Amino acid sequence: MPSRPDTIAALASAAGTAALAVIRISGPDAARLARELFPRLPGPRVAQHADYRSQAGVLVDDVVAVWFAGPHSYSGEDALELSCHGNPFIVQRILEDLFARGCRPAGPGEFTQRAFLNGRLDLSQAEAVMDLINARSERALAAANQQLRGALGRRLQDLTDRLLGVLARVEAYIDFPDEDLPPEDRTALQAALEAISRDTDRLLATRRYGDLLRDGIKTVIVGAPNAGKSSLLNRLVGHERAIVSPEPGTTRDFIEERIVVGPHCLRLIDTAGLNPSPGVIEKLGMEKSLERVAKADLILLVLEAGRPLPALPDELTRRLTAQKTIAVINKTDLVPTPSSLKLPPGVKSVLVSALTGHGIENLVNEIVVLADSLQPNDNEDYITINARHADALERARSSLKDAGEKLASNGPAELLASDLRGTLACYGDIIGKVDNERMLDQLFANFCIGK
Ligand SMILES: Nc1nc2c(ncn2[C@@H]2O[C@H](COP(=O)(O)OP(=O)(O)OP(=O)(O)O)[C@@H](O)[C@H]2O)c(=O)[nH]1
Ligand SMILES: [Mg+2]
Repeated sequence: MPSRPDTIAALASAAGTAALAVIRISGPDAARLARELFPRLPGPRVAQHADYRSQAGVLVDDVVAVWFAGPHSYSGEDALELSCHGNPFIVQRILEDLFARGCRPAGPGEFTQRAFLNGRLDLSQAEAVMDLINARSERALAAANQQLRGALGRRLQDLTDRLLGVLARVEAYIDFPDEDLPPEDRTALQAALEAISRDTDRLLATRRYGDLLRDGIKTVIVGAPNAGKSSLLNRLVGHERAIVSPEPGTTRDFIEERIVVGPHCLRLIDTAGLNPSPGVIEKLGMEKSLERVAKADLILLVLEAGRPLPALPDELTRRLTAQKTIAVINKTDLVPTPSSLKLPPGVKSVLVSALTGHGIENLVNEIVVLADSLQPNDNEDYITINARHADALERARSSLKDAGEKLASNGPAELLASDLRGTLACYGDIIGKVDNERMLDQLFANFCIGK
């Protein structure tokens, strides 16, 4: 028999002083605690203004209490939510009192883990809760909301159903080892498997975009010393984040700042200027700049208006493709109509002045166009997988490939069925038909306490 779970309690809102703080309690003792603390508490999901008194009868705060009867709660268990004044001392007093009354502190993500274990969410939805909490752009929010509402789960259910159809037909032959699959059946099954593989690949292709949504689009500002790279970063960030000076070689290390442009979140990275004949320290800075460029999703190449195209390292020039580069012609307050430069094919240029702000809106629009193009075309519902999903889908791909080969060579139906079952298990891992406790603990360890 499964053991009775503990009743857990934690602060669910951010630590620190605020107008309000929310304390969450979940587990089998929540009903008793609700009665003990607030004898006049109305029915479930009705807010009640009440005094919180400690076990010793001392008034701690006036709170708003809401009682949720399991399974109609976030965790699926009986639960109580208290909004108290947002004073860390009050929160500590209430939590200590709850622990004295038999609760224990919740671990990271434990409320969501219980929601998953009680069947309120599949695993991909549980992960989406963290994505939702961490979303810093409109797109990241849309993707997290879709996943929380089960979009990825539904795609996997569809793949699972189709694969079960194939498996059923293969299994029908296992009982007749002397009979081969008729060629017309084999062709139909092969086509079905190929379609499933293609759709698995399409899901896998959303991995990179998923990383961009979760981490921000790495946008590296590069160019010759003194071109105005740090001034541009400051202009885009909206405050004096990086040191700017008339002396070339001011920025030695890279500086990173997150900004939101349109629906996207960018990780904007300012780098050391690329000097064709650098000093020792400058050279180290330049190496770091090139390392950043190698990992960039977008590149803002800052050039000085009225100056010829500077000599740039081959390593950079190679990466200046039209898909990821914008040439930012800066200092147009000094040279308003600079002669055109011979840029790499297809690379767009935008005239700006980081000093006055002129042209920055245009630049932002161009950044949004390039950032939009990073999203896979057929991904209207913003499905984006994470590293864990990708690992399971890679394994699914590999056993689908084995199954396809066995089908093509008319291999034994048992072995074919076993590959198909292996694939089903990989799809199951994503939505959480998992019995691997360690994996679950690891996954929920990344959550915040109180969620
Ligand atoms: N007139 C004018 N001056 C600018 C503009 N942008 C930057 N500057 C000036 O150019 C100089 C260099 O600016 P920075 O932003 O430090 O240039 P950087 O590219 O970061 O330089 P390094 O870090 O040394 O490679 C400073 O004196 C800035 O005030 C601009 O749009 N117009
Ligand atoms: Mg600089």
